[in-house]
Amino acid sequence: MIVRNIESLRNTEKEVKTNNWSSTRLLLQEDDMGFSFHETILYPDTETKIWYKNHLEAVYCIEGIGEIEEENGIKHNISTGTIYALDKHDKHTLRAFSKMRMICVFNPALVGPETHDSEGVYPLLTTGERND
Ligand code: 9YT
Repeated sequence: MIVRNIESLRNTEKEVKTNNWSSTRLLLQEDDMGFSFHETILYPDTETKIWYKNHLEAVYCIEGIGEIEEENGIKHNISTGTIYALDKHDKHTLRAFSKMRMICVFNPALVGPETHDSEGVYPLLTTGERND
């Protein structure tokens, strides 16, 4: 059994910070669960273009308001209780209108240090690799 508290992961290599968001990775590939599990904080008044072409991601909002825009221009409001699932590796733009707290699950699991490339993509890393 794995039991850990997010506070023990803050300011470690398991907390990845960018200009628009920070992501604390509570479960990673090394935990052998078949997925990774993160808490992502989106900073207010940010816009992030994302394309997880190598991963499936589900995102559950537990705080804040924002929107997700599909590649075809369709927009969906996001507020506490909203889940979205990128089941088609959908390219999207995420806008945070306030601080947002999101629970994110990735399949395949992230290794740990992944951060977006210029297209908003995470590479498929193996243990020990980095892309920053
Ligand atoms: C919602 C979203 O995809 N934000 C980018 C960070 C990502 N969720 C992560 O690595 O936790």
